[in-house]
Order: sequence, then C-alpha cells, then structure tokens
Amino acid sequence: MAELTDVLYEVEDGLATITINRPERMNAFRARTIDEMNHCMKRAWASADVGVVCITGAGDRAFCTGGDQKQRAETGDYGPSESGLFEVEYLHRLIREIPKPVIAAVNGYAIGGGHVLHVLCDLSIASDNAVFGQTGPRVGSFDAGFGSAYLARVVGEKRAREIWFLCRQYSAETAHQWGLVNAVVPPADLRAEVRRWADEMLALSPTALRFLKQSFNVDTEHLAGVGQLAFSGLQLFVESEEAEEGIRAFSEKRPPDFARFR
Ligand code: S0N
Repeated sequence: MAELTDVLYEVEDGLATITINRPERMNAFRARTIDEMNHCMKRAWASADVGVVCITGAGDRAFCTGGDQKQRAETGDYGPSESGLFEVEYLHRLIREIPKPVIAAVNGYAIGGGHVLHVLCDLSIASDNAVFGQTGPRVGSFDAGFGSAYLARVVGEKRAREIWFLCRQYSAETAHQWGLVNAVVPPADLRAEVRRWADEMLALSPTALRFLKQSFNVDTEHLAGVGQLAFSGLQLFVESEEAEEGIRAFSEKRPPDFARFR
C-alpha cells in the first residue's frame, strides 16, 4: 500500500498502534480505511518488533462510528477499495487471527461497525467519556455474525438483544459493569493505561499468548461461517428500500419511518 491516508500506524517498544484518522467523520470507516487497517494488521502480524496491537481513533470524540454513512448516501457503497471488495469481514478475521493480543483503546463513541471492532478485540480499555451502542436497525444494516452472536458471549443474551433491538447508547460505566470493557480511565490516562497493559503482556511468553488466543477463539470459530452468511444477506438487504430509508433518514437528520415494511 503506497500511502496511508485514513489510518496512522506507529510502533513503539513492542506496541503497534493503529489509529483511525477520520475525526471529521467521527472516525467512520470507508472501504479505503478498511484496506489500510488490514494492511497495518498484517504489518503488525509479520513484524517481530510487535507483540501487542492497539486500535484507537483520532481526536477526543470517537473511537469509530462504523460505516461512513455520508459516503453510503452519496455513492450507495463505501467507496473504492484496492480489490474492489469492501473487506470489513476480513478485518474482523485479522483482529481475531493475528496471534498477538489486540487492545481497543475506546476514546469516545464506539457505535455500529465501530462497536463491533472493539467487541472483537481481545481487550477493551475505555475512557470514561466513551459511549457504546449498535445502530444497524436504525440506519439499515446489521451484523448477524460476530457482532451479535459473539457479543452475546461477552455480555449475555438478554443484554446483547437489548443492545441490538433498542439501539440505545451506553456509558463506559455500564459497559464496564456488563463486562464489555476491561477498564475505564479518565481520557487523559487512556494511552498510558494501554501502555501499562501492553507492557505486562510484552513481558510474557509470546508463544503461550498465541496458543491462548487461538484456544479462546476455537470455541466461537463457527461464528465465522454465520458471519459469511450474514454478510451475504446484508449485501442484499442494503439494496432494499427498507435499508435505504435508514440511510436517507440519517443523512436528512430525521427518525426513520419503517412502518410500511412490517
Ligand atoms: C455517533 C453519534 C451517536 C454522535 O452523535 P452526535 O454527538 O449528536 O454527533 P453528530 O452531529 O451526529 O455527528 C457529528 C458529525 O459526524 C458525522 N458522523 C457521525 N457518524 C458518522 C458516520 N458513521 N458516517 C459519516 N458521518 C458520521 C455526522 O454526520 C456529523 O456530521 P455533520 O456535522 O456534517 O452533520 C451519531 O453521529 C451517530 O449515530 N452516527 C451514526 C452511527 C452509525 O449509524 N454508524 C453506522 C452503523 N452501521 C454500520 O457500521 C454498518 C456498516 C457495516 O459495518 C457493514 C459491514 C459489512 C458489510 C456491509 C456493511 C454495510 O453497512 O453495508
């Protein structure tokens, strides 16, 4: 990849940090953003200088607010990508499969597809102003793979269904009580806290951590197949009038009217 425009990548003392750098869109991702994140994940995977990866967002408002809804309203998709595919499902795979711990440093809104990213990370550390939630049923999308089924493993069935069926927003405190994040710190301490957690893991056996991560993953690996099925369904759904109502409503800053689709 010639140049990173949507993402920053830095490595310092064993910790690789991938920062989604689209603060003007609240770090929403377009296809190019995903390509760059995939590229950085593979760099971190291959690099012997990296033992822990951190994913975060630029600025102080958002970690990531999911798919770029403005792009979607303009072009009907998430814009051009290297392969022609929108490879967010591959990013999910990389977060799970990279044989090194991945920490989400949730520095603000983690919403929609951005929420799914933090859920998939091995650990989540949040600033106390972080906000969590899913919006798919409001804006015409869903993640019926890891984003829902694995979420239920993390917070339990009732809470996962609440998160998806009501599309509410939750504070960092609630996320912590629900086991959705590992720790909550003031925004100014977030980077240092991630550094501390990374240093503790960097002092441990990378091979043992690799086997442990893979063993944790085995139990939910079948959800990758569910995810494939769900993404196939999503591709059809996003072209429907019903999904278009969700996306139009977001760009027109009004509540969607789904009544005619019941
Ligand atoms: C984050 C929210 C709650 C913040 O609200 P607040 O504080 O009132 O700020 P706003 O005024 O709303 O936002 C400030 C500016 O930022 C823009 N913005 C925010 N989020 C996005 C976004 N996701 N895309 C583009 N722009 C965004 C606002 O528009 C505003 O700009 P201005 O000032 O110019 O008006 C609130 O902003 C919010 O709810 N945001 C939308 C969150 C959302 O619905 N995200 C998308 C959820 N869906 C997905 O992620 C699915 C996509 C996907 O993952 C997928 C995966 C695989 C295959 C297909 C798909 C697919 O969908 O097709």
